Amino acid sequence: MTAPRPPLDPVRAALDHALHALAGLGPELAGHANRIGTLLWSPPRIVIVGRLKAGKSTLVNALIGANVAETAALEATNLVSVYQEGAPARGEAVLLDGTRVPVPTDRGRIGHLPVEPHEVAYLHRWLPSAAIRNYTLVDTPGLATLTAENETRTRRVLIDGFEQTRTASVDADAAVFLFDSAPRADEIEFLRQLGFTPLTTLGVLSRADAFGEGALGTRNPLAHADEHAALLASRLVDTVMTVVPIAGLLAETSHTGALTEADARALHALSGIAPFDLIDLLDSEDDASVPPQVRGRLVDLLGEYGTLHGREVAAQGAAALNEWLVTQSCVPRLHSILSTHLAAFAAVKRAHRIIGELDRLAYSRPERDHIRDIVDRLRSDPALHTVVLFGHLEAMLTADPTSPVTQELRRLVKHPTPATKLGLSPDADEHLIMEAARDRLAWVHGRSLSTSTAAEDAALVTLVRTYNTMLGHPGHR
Ligand SMILES: Nc1nc2c(ncn2[C@@H]2O[C@H](COP(=O)(O)OP(=O)(O)OP(=O)(O)O)[C@@H](O)[C@H]2O)c(=O)[nH]1
Ligand SMILES: [Mg+2]
Repeated sequence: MTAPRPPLDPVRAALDHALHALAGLGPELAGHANRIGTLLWSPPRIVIVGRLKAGKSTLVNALIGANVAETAALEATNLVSVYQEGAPARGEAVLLDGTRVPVPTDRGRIGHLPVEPHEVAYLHRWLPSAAIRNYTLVDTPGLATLTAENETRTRRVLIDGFEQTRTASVDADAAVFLFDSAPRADEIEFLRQLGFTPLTTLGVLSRADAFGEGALGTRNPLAHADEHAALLASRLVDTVMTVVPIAGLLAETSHTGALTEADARALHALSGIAPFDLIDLLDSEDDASVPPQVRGRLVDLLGEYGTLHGREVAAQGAAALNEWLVTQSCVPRLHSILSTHLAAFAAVKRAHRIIGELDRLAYSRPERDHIRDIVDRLRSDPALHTVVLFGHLEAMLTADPTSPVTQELRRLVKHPTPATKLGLSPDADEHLIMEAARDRLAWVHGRSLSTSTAAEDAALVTLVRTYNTMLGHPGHR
């Protein structure tokens, strides 16, 4: 049974129409149309990448709302895992040659692997969780020179053409990039190789509850992390859309229902102990009113910050404590960015990939003229104009990221209305919009006289169409 389809937006409608036209060209092409249709109808895939132990799997558990990914101080995630909504809960290992082997699962966790880990490209998991209805999440082994083998696994399935064929690629549409301090140059280079634009990459400053001097510092670590995230966002403007601070551990605890009334009572029983004494007590095996193993559980669930600062609210019980953890974790903000901006740009990227698939067919199939007609119609459809601009943006980010044309494309793709696309305020009047569009058109014509790359040449042809359309010059579209 197929899942109910989301309402048809104009981009999907146009692509769906094109796929029907493709299917009409014969049974073999109908097979291709079906394959490409799966791309069109499945939710975007968001990959979580970052340094070893940055807190990736913890965040994945928090977003899914269940403890499904291993997280540990010592144990590293060593296989790429795709988490997709679906019932019943089950798992498959996708091998390097594309074959799939069922993998037993036990209460959400992967059981014994029936194959050698080195044969596995990634694990594909289905979970009946509405939290991942709108996007599929991909957890990856951390990037670090220490574990070259794990890093190779991440690169192999994410980077098109890295060692493997496309069969074993997870085809991610957007990335959440985790770092717990400033990202290293090699991490930024890795992201660049993944081919994501800043519009499809969200930065996360993880472990915000332990940021700076941590729980005992003079500054509140969450407020400090928030400030630092804003600084990083401006520094990484060519890499990420923005940076949000996240306390994944607090989110994991609050979103997976791990907290009990007994935990809240034990936490509240620690009230009245001075902060430094409390941290000493948490580190010790001393017997006290709250026994060591219970203290250990509290630290595992709440970290030092949560244990120290959650004691007062714990007096109101587990539900109030849980609510407090949700707010402190900042995950609601992440949720909203994921399901709005990131999902929207991921959908644009996906649409662009579908056009790419059709282009490839036009090269390889004898029906090339018919397929070319279908693709040309798509490219000139106003509903797909942002998708076309996005394709130019991707090409320009590779060819000449610092060109003003790249900036121009980024602004046009990012903003929703003619006024904001032109860099004007959202309430700019028609007259201002027309004037700005004329200016931009003149600039594009001027720029066309001295272009430096083929990618820029192609982009400028589209930009002429963009601004002529805004100006209502139908003959020039
Ligand atoms: N205090 C605190 N600890 C965290 C946070 N997120 C994760 N941790 C802890 O950091 C350790 C590593 O977390 P993981 O989620 O396994 O990290 P990872 O990035 O998946 O690690 P690899 O898969 O090995 O690269 C665990 O002990 C987590 O409990 C956080 O927001 N705050
Ligand atoms: Mg992990």
